Amino acid sequence: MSTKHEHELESELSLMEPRQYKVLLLNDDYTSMDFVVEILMNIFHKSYREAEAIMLEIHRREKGLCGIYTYEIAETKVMQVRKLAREQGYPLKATMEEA
Ligand code: TYC
Repeated sequence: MSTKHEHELESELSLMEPRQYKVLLLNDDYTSMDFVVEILMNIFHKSYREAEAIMLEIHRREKGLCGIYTYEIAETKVMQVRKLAREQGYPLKATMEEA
């Protein structure tokens, strides 16, 4: 029985495993720190301590990773952030990119 080449195994795995997408939040000067912490807890299921650490990371470094998901879940989270931010009048932006 012949063994499979590594690249064949790799392409078979890529067929089995859905692509993963990072969801990132971007810094701005107007969104309140508390609102970003709430978003991280309610949409990304972070603890208060994690949410606060991620928010401060975004505040200092301009963007931060909130989670890694399959396409539809990532897209839904981006839309949820946009809707809640719009409702509260904040310019907070979420983006996604392939992980
Ligand atoms: N920079 C904002 C402030 O000083 C806080 C903030 C953090 C805004 C993270 C957006 O994604 C963000 N109020």
